[in-house]
Amino acid sequence: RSKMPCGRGALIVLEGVDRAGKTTQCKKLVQALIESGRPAEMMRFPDRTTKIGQLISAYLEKKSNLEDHTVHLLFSANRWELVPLMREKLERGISLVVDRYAFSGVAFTSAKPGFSLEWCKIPDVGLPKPDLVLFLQLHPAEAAQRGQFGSERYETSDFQKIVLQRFEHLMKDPSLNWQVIDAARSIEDLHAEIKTHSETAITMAKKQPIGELWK
Ligand code: ADP
Ligand code: 2DT
Repeated sequence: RSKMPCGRGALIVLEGVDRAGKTTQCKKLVQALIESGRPAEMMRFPDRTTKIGQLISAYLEKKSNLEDHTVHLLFSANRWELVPLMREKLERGISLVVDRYAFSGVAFTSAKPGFSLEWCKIPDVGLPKPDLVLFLQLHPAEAAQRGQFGSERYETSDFQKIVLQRFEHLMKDPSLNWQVIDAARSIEDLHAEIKTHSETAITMAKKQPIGELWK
């Protein structure tokens, strides 16, 4: 029996600034895909449930301090440790809807002084390449209306402004299928646009092998 009766699943990543609606949209997308007969599962990075994820979680909660290069490599290792599982699911025809991926990894670390975008990308080179990267674009002032910043590390408006600039740089890469979504609209409007892009990506992915990120 073939591993891929109807072709592989698609790797769909949602990125965007804090409170842009990534988690809300990931959940709605998975539900809608399943309801339309397309197998799908949600994942998120960092995945705080693994041993590496617990180190990252303590760092984000400011319960521990980690050297900046070290934590960057831990975020990358947290993706790599899940690659075998991701490949297995994709090959079984399950599409993966992922809340943050290597783009957050690069955008956040390269927002720190002394970190180049190029250095930050290297540990993630060769990860499964997303078939679609949805960037939920929201002005910082509008994000602020959706609630206060939390108390985790990186949750300050000055830092997030630099993060947004780094995302904008990453989005210029034509080797990736970036789609910028205006996240200031209603949850349902956003969902409809995201679902359309995702269905196209799922159809396209069936016919081609999983790519390698930034390679
Ligand atoms: P993220 O995962 O990007 O940080 P969330 O999905 O957790 O964002 O949403 C952040 C907050 O904004 C939540 O309170 C959520 O209910 C609300 N929200 C999400 N999408 C919208 C939207 N399109 N319009 C208004 N509020 C939204
Ligand atoms: P949330 O769990 O609220 O999404 O916050 N981050 C994330 C990094 O610095 N590097 C990474 O590789 C990833 C995936 C973004 C997680 C915080 O961790 C940041 C916000």
